[in-house]
Amino acid sequence: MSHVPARAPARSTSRARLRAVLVGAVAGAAALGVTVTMTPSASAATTLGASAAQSGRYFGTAVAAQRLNDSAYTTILNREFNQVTPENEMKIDATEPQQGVFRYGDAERIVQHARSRGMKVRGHTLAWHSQQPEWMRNMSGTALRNAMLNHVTQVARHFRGQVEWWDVVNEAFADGPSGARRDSNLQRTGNDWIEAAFRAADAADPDAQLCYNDYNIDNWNDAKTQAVYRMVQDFRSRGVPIDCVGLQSHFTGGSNYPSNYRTTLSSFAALGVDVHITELDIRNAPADAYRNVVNDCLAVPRCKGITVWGIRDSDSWRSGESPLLFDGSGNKKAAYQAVLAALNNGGPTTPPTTPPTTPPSTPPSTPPSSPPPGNARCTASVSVDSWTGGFVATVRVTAGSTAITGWNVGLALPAGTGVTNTWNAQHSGTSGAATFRNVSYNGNLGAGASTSFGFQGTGAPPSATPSCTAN
Ligand code: G2I
Repeated sequence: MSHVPARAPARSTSRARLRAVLVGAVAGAAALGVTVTMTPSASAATTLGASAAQSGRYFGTAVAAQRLNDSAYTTILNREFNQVTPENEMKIDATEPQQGVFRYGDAERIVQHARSRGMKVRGHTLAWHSQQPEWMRNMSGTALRNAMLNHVTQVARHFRGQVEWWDVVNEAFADGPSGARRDSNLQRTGNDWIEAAFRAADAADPDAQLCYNDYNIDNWNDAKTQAVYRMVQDFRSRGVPIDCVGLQSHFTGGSNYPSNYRTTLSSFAALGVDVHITELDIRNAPADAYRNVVNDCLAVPRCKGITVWGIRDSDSWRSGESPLLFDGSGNKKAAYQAVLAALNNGGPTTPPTTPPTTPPSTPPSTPPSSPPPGNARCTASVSVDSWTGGFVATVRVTAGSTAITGWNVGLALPAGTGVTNTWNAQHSGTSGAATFRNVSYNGNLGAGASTSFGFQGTGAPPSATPSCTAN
């Protein structure tokens, strides 16, 4: 893989900026010695979503499209939850059943149901070793890498603006003491497949929050947890666009709620990513364990919310273990009451343990010797993920000190390189040079603001600095 250093900061979306401001406020309070504590509200909220919202969090559930016809189900869904994850409908076999043929009907039904009621949507999942359609299961090497990146690109682009968080990559690490990657057809395309998927998702939907999601990464002492932690640390240090880690937290069967769960959440958070509890269910739904999970999330400012993996026990993938908050008749269980009370209590919100990183105090001593190529009212930088025979390039366009109303990026291409697929820009050009123009929604950039577009190509990746010309 050739890696041109990514832009810094890794992701400068509007949501990321808002988050930075909020974290800064909490850190500021810490510096002043102020303890930030949630006090129980005078009138406690009576639903899971409303009680989580008191601390700026969500409480969500997995939703299955076919159950939206069941009014007992939708009554609870609409009353209790303010976030939704399609349980199976956005998986690869559902969205691209034949190569190049995309089907979004069931996923869109859930997205529409959720968004029309103000619920946020988590997309699950763009790249995974499981639930692959047969055509993908039979692929390997460069063809599979390209197919995976195309899938990530098409699906993330399709749902652009509708999905708040994407599980970009799901379950890529092995269980047990090895700390190794899980063997899979995707892993065999090269160790960089995960970061390539994140870069493609970032280019396709620059505003979505991009998560790595896995199970059995709840116990801080587990080799698998440590291995995922090291990957996220590495991605952050190299500017791979990752915003969040999802802990599935299926405390059923072989793994139980670990007493160091809070340490795991806060340790990931200290890397500068948000944490989400994405698929919570607990065998026999003990109220204590559910309460502990909620309190642990509330204690970590970057824990943004909790999603349970189904509404009623009868909706669960493990219905025999009765692991959810509602029984098969839709009655609230003891675990529901424990969760609601914990959310209403708010829990202490402890400031982040690591200080915010400070920018370098001295400016670079020498000014750049030559002006950036183009007309200096905008600049462009490119980062590339390449493999033998192909690449995905992500280009960031940044306005200068005045606002611009359109941009043109020029990029020299090595001989024999072709552009096969472009997103968030219009491509034209001849061999040896490519030009990319803004599309309708990303030409206007305020002073200093940026946007990104991407393209996929065959042959060698570009290595020259792109030029930028503003309108
Ligand atoms: O296995 C539990 C979860 C672990 N983390 C990733 C999640 O995506 C996963 O969810 C489960 C769904 O809850 C099941 O509903 O993923 C399973 C498949 O990997 C889902 O099961 C599938 C069955 O295997 C299919 O036979 C069935 O057609 O559900 C499909 C739709 O009901």
